[in-house]
Amino acid sequence: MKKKIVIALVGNPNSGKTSLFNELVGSNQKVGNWAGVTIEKYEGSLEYKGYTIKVVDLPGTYSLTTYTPEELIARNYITEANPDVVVDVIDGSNLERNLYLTLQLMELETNIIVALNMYDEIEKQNIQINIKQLQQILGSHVIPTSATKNKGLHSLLDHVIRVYEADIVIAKNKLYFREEIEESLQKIKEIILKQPNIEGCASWLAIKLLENDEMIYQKLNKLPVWLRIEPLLKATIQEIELKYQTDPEVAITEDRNAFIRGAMEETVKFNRVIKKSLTDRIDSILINRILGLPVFFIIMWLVFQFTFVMGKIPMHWIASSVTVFSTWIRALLPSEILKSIIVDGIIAGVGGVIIFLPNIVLLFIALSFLEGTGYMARAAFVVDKIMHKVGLHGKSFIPLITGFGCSIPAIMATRTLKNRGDRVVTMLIIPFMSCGAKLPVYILLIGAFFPPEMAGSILFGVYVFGVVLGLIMAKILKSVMFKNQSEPFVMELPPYRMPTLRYILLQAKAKAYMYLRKAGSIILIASLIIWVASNYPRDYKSENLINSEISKIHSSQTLTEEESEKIKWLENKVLAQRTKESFAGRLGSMIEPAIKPLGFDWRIGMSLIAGVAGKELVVSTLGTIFSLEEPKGKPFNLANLIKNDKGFNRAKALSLMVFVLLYIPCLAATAIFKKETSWKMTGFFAVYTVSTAWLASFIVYNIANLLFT
Ligand code: BGO
Repeated sequence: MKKKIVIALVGNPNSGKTSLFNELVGSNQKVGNWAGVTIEKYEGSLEYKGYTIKVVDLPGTYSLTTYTPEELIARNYITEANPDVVVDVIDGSNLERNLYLTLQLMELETNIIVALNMYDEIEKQNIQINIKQLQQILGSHVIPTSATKNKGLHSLLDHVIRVYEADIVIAKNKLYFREEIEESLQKIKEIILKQPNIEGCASWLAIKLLENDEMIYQKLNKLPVWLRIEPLLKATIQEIELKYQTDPEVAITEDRNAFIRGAMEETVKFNRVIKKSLTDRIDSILINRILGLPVFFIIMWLVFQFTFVMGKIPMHWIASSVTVFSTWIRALLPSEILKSIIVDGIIAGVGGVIIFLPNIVLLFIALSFLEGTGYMARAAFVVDKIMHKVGLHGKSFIPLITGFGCSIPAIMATRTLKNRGDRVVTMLIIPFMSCGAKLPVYILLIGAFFPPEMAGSILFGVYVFGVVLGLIMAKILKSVMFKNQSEPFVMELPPYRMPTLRYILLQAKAKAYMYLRKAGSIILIASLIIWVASNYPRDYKSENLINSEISKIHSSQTLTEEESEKIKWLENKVLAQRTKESFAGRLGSMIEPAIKPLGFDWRIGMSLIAGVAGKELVVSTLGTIFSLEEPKGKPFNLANLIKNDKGFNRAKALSLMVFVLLYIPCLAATAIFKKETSWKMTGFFAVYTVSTAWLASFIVYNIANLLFT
């Protein structure tokens, strides 16, 4: 008995389907009508290498929606008759337009083979297509054919047999839609998969529901499970409308087109002049092989200039208000201890963090703007080549750039990476992409030790340092721990558009709210704990002795200059002794030997320990400790205190910035890392980030010492 294979030819009108069909089956064909419509149905068969291959020529269609009878016939045949292999015939000289249908076939997760037809035309027009790469991007075999010249047909049939026999498999690729759609698709898919009475590819059904497909809607809305699906659909429609001012159907189409644009850029070279759209013209600069990278760096540098320069004015207002407020509170409160808790503990801790709110908001405004315009996707495309050099690809860039905002969504965004090695390596280097919470530390230290005209560039430098080190680590990790091959991905290129002000402000508002909530909760509590830890236990006996000495000097009628100096010295002695003897002081002193080579004393050590809970705590802890050391009555300004402190200088400031940039991210991000990986990997994560931070700070500190002293 000969084995029988059923193949369906599907493709755009004029892609050469009929020609291919005729070449394959010759006269052995019959014409009928598709049930219920007057559209002709062509079927035929051929014998090849011991197989009987039945070929069904489906009507030409551009899409698998249900707007035309041709689309409906093609789609129903593929989903209901389940042919063994679907041959997608595409006009290679019109690749971009034809790929839209190919993507929809990929979504159906059937066995497809792409017949890259009109190959003679491709050669004639000198269009160069990297077939191997296209094959990997589409996750299906791509066979060049020329139907009218009877070329490539044997190869096509050979592949049909091999796919049928599951002799060769290419990892099926998937188009990833934007995050909100992917999340919704995943949830709907999970619900559908649990229903034994629903037939068909669950993820395709989910896509169709989001595309508002009338037929699929009719099929599912009668079932009880609809009660669970409907709220999900409504929520996604709302979310997409709010964020992108469009509906999921349009968003899905845009994402498919973005994928195709990316695939074209990566696989096709035209040697003829083609009419360029505005997007093409902008792209010719932004993703240009030579200009792309410098333009990317200039744009990023501008982002940091914007964050620093524009942020300075409101930051100054908030800082002055905090100072005025703390002076006022100090004068108002009766007891010394209450004054200290509120002013040195709460205001110094929480206020020290709140003053950086404008910078955080501005950074997010800039990043949301770039994302909304479609530039971020271009940036990913531009860095793709560099990423390949370190064993990753441009797809990792989006999680990495998200890391500039916050490591938590960044770690979660790595889910779009299919390959485990790529995913883990990307997660491991995310902490080096400096998150928003570290910004206050840099701004404080840069403001205190570097002139204003250098500030933006130093800030940019810190970020670049993190990125470069991240890439080096990726290369090392990839070649030591994950030697396997990366899988191909398409860098989607969505159309350029002007994001609405509403969208940008909504994003910024959400981030500002999150930051303030953190300041009002975890930072407030931590500031109080640090205040207690830096004040107790006290050596009351010795403090009383010094205090009585101060009172004695005060009792003389007029104070000489020498006596005033002595009082100041004695006051400082009490404060310094108190903090040093406190729990915080002792813990800081305990780790001091380990961090001394980096230029850090116990106060920095203490703030770095606190920073594990959240990086803003580095600043608030320094605020609390320095404020306690400061003789009472002076208005509080942390930048000035640090600047005038003997334990600080430029080299130490740089070393501290590098350490904060690289050492273990906050507890919440580490917990998410654990959730996505394992305890073992999380242990490695902690050790490797802290050791990298130590080593890098050590090197930076010593070089800076040579340069600045
Ligand atoms: C006309 N190479 C080239 N160069 N042309 C091809 C190939 C190929 O590999 N395959 C198909 N064609 P259909 P659908 C035509 O009819 O099979 C040509 O809709 C013409 N007709 O010859 O019909 C094919 O079934 C007058 O061209 O496609 C046909 O998918 C002048 O592509 C066209 C020039 O093929 C569409 C061409 C009166």
